[in-house]
Amino acid sequence: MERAIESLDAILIDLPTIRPHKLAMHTMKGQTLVIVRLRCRDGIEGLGEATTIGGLSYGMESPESIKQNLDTYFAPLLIGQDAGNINAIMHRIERSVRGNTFAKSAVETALLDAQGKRLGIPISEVLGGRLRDRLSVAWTLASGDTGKDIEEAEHMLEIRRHRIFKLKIGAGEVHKDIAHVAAIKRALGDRASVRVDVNQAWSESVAITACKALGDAGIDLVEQPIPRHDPLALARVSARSPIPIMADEAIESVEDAFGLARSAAAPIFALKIAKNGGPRAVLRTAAIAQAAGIGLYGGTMLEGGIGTMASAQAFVTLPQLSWDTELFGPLLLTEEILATPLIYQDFHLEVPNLPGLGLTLDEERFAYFRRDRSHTTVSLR
Ligand code: MUC
Ligand code: MG
Repeated sequence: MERAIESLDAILIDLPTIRPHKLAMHTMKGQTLVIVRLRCRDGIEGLGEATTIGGLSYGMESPESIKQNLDTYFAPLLIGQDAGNINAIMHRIERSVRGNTFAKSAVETALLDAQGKRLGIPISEVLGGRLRDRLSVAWTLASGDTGKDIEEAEHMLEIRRHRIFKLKIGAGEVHKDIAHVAAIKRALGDRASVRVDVNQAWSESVAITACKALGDAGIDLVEQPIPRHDPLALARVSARSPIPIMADEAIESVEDAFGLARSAAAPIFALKIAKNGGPRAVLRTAAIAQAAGIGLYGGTMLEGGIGTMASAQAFVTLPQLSWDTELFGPLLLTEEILATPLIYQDFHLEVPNLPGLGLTLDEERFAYFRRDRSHTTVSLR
């Protein structure tokens, strides 16, 4: 069979970040990308990415466990199968693998990339077609220092890269976090939308009081203020908050999204391909949200260019994305493994109309940054 899958490789790539990125549960000093290379008998290669944040501190899969599971359990299910039948392959995986949505997302992306290349169309077209060619992108201010964050935001506004800012809070005392957020909003005024991500750090009672204070400070949105596991508690916070609440960690599958919609837990959902099992899977969560009148936001797990473009290719097919996106992952990294980096300009990420993901690896740099590298020279850009 021409389109049979010949091999699946999962490679860990360690890259530095431009500065420490401070989240409630973890401070990132680098990022590990898990890159999937799926090769088919017709000579086509599909690329995918299964990147998470902070080892096991954010999600239930670590980069190392994702690689191990791809090597041990996914590869034997894939080899010899028809890469052109994505429904059949994902169904086959679904029958044998519980959870592991990050690994599923990388495989689904690689299959879509291969299919797009084979047909000469972008992934957005494999998914039914796009409604736009670019996406507005938020930036996360997470240096841990109010003055530095304001400087960073001013710079982003000046170079016209971002005008939506997400502030990572929840690690410190609540009143200090609120003062930090209010100072940033005061400095930026109407020039920017300011939102916060608490990454599950508050209790329900703290969240109710804090959301009122954040509303008074002019904040537009509060992301995942309380732990992920209680949709009814999130619904109570949503009902009492003057500003909209967004579910992020609460969605670890399409089924989670359905449960949250049923409980009226939050008026906005963060869409992440890694949390749902791929670009097609995330569109199922989007459909649930749309049917329930829930607003959408294009989220990230701070992937590099491959995972970011895979997300973008899915998001451009959506009729509405009222809260825009945060697809800035590659901009947090100091190094690039793609031959041509993604294009960010005029507050947007461009989503090119090229076959598949439209991306090519820089093989020399890819070899240099892989954790198991065998040689150590590279020309720095
Ligand atoms: C998260 O919780 O949303 C997305 C942007 C960012 O800075 O962190 C991630 C994870
Ligand atoms: Mg979040």
